[in-house]
Amino acid sequence: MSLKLYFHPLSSFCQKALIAFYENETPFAPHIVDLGNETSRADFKRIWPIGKFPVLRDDARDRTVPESSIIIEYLAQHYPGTTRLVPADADLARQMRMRDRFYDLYVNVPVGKIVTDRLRPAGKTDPHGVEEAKTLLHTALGMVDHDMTTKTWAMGDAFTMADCAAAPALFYANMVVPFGGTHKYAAGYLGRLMQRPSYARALKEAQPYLALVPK
Ligand SMILES: N[C@@H](CCC(=O)N[C@@H](CS)C(=O)NCC(=O)O)C(=O)O
Repeated sequence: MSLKLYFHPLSSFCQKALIAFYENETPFAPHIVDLGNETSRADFKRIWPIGKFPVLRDDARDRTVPESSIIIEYLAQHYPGTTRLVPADADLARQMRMRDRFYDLYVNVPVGKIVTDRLRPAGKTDPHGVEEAKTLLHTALGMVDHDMTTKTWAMGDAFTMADCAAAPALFYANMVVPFGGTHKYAAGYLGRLMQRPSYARALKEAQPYLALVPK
């Protein structure tokens, strides 16, 4: 098997990549990185010194591919399947990438800021940064709610990389700031994402670790 994925099942950006693998049943060797373990972290940083996962290693092409979106683009290019995660049409692909960036930068990143602040040592927290993250997340969720009024998936009828980005971002956003009562279209979209077999599988694999998410 030429593909090896360095990841952790709890990580939102790793779940994003896993959805892409599971959508097309692309075979890969899973390698769970335990960032709490010095050896595991040091080994991983030798592969990608930035130390953030997911990272894909493709021995057949001798390529190391970091960044969730780039991994999905790589799979779409070299290991395509029945779910076309990147639209063939260039205009649609650009619109899809915009939504992918939106979910990463304006939903996933602020949720990460809110959650990781809870893990900081006493006296090292960043209340102002957390407030800014909550404001950004609130704005983004309002935009998602409006955008999803009439659509099934982020690009309409076709499931794409933007939905891979949206699923874990919205799942964790809903854990941090439950939005079922305030954003019904965003909540309906999250419900569809959680029922999608690819994300349902990633979520099931994350289940044993979910208690580690700080409240
Ligand atoms: N832009 C990156 C973000 C990856 C990222 O932030 N991953 C987090 C987990 S969700 C991580 O590795 N955190 C560990 C750390 O920062 O030490 C991507 O899309 O893959």
